[in-house]
Amino acid sequence: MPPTSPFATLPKAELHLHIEGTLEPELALELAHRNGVELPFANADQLRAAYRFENLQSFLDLYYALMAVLRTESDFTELAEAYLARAAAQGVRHAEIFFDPQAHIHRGVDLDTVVRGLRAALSGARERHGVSTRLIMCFLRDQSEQDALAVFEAARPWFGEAVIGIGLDSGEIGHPPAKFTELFRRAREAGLRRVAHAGEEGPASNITDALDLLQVERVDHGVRCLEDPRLVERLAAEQIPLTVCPLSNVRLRVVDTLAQHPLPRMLDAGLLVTVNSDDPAYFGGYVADNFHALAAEPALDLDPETLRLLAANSFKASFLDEEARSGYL
Ligand code: ES4
Ligand code: ZN
Repeated sequence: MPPTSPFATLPKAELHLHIEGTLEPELALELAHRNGVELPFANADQLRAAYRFENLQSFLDLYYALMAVLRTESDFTELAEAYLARAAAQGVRHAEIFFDPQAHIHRGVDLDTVVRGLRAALSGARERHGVSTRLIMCFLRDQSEQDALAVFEAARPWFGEAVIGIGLDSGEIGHPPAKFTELFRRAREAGLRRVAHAGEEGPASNITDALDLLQVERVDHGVRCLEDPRLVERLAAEQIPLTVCPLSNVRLRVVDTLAQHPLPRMLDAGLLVTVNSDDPAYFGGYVADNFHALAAEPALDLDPETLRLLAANSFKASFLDEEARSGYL
């Protein structure tokens, strides 16, 4: 995206952003050095060259491996601070940020280190960057529900104030929503907001099941909903937001090319679509870069008004209360 791009200043909310996916190669190498973690990459260019993915799993393998450099509270603060500065420069006014507690706990970094570190950056984000923030704790669907429940219980002290919701991410194939009904029941009971990745690599039925079995309020990705016309009707009628991530879909080969991205068809079907960056350090762009790429692809035929609508949708689809939301629109 050129620095003069109109999308850099278009106000938007980012609703699908994994904070671990904002780890840029330069920061990864710096943290590796500081923490004495050995990485099989000598420099940032070598690391960037590894960012060629066959599918979701080949990305996740690198994503989890690189997390090894995140060890201390201040590592997480630096990571989030770097994201917030970039987000502000991309026109982000509000960010509902995912993090993966299990991916850290499983390698010996405790939950409080992660949340305290992230919070240190987020607490001043409004003043320093003009970005309001929330945290959404994601659970790894390729791990057991029992493991998720133990982490959920350990996180209770953070609920409400720091952590406003839960999500479901990681490898979708073979790990359907039905595996996590108890987790989402407890989240509902605790008054937490609920989202889940569904219909990214997995079938449209995962979207239906996330709605029916997990009672999610928003669907992450959801691009495969178009394979089920009845589901599309329901998503449109109920105006369930979908957090679409175009550059992610191209890099992870969910779609062959950006020109073939289903976003215009989703809009035509009356769906509440938003544009997001997912793991921007890995997928070649932050959220304004995603807007810019969409606008620059003639085959998608998105006019300026539609791009403004997509940005307005992001506030509508957020978990901000009515009053806060109207302040952004
Ligand atoms: C993810 Cl793109 C994507 N899909 C599923 N899980 C994820 N975790 C981080 N990025
Ligand atoms: Zn994601």
